[in-house]
Amino acid sequence: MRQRIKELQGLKSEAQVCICGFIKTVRNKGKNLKFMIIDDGSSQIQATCLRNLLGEKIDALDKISVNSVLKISGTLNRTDLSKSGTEVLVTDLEVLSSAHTGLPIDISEELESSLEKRLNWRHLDLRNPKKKLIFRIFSDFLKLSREYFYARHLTEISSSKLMAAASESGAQVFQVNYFERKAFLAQSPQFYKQMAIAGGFEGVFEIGPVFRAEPSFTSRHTTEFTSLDVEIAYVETVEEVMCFEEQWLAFTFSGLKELYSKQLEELYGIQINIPELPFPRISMTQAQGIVKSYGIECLENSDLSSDGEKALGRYVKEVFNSDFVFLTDFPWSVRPFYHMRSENKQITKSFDLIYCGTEITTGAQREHRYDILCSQASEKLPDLKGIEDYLNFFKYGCPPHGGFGLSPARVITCMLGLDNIREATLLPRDPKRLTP
Ligand code: AMO
Repeated sequence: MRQRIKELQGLKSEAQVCICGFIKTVRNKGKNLKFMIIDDGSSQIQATCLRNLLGEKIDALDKISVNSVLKISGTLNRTDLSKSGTEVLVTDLEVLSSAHTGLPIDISEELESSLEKRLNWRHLDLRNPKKKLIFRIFSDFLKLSREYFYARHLTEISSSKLMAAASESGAQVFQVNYFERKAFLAQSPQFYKQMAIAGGFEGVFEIGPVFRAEPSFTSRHTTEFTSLDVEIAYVETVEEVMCFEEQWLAFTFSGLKELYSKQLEELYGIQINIPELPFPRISMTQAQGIVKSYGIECLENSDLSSDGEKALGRYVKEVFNSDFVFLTDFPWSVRPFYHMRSENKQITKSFDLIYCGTEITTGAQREHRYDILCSQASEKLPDLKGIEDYLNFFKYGCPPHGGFGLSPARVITCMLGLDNIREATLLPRDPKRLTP
């Protein structure tokens, strides 16, 4: 049976082992001795091939190219001659997959191909440990999040991504043929996470794909992304939602720091900053003043531009030494109809979360009172036909609730200081890219 290379470290010298993996390098020391580095994704180890142990099978290595995949049996040997202090003395080998030579991109850590080219050859790009690390961190961010949410009695849901009407705004929706009629790809699980609250769950979360037909070519937008959505019942203030989010993020960041400190230092030369709580809270009105003081244009009753977000990020770093800031009290004019309004009807009980100058979250307390919700919807939408089902969720009783949506890829992009969200998206989709 195959053993993971990482687990060989715990075995005694002389143990009989069987490993599989890619050949990273081959050093040919003549007809009777060859060294290889084998990588199975868990770790790497030196495989030492001697003619007196392997017989004629050693000759197969004359023709083998790096990136081929081997199955190797042998004896574990502690030795100062290998970097890790351990090698496998090979007694048998089988070529499981023979690689062509002349890779279309350079996957060594020294030379970098362009992002476009690397994305065209994503599977090869991922063989670079630096790139692989991004997705390991992404995966553990989701794992830690699930752990946190389950411990707080949230139920994980999987809502449909095919809808009869747009879930957020009509402009950004992808239309698809659905038998005799049209359907739309979900821009967010917004309506369905609220439906689950109306269904009586204490809280729900969903981690799944969402689709945005935005023709934007920025370094932080893609047309499909994994969204992490949370909705919690019996929330009476928007402050409760922000507290939930900041505590969850502090938990995941310290978990990631514990798991990845060493590798992040080695491969990226960075450390994860565990955020101090509470994050600063700045109202939109205050933020506009701050942003203007950095010489950046800011229109009243509108959202911050991406330069505005960057300026705010700089401000909170300088003044509060914080990477995070909650931007609160958004004007009603720039928020969707389902956000709850404050006593001052021009302001909503909503927020964005900015991390290192980039928006990673939108959240709010929701309007759960049927009559008020219908009247808010009438103010914003030309007619209520497309959202009848949604409005019905609130007709027969619904707890007060609030929640947020976050882009994990944006979090990881900012955490690692990557310069494009596509680096942290396994298979990015944008107006020009539908492959691989
Ligand atoms: P919003 O539309 O702001 O809110 O989306 C939530 C978060 O998702 C990220 N995001 C994107 N990431 C990559 N590419 C895109 N094109 C893109 N668009 C948005 C941002 C944003 O903060 N229903 C609400 C959430 C809620 O209120 O619960 C919603 O979807 O980081």
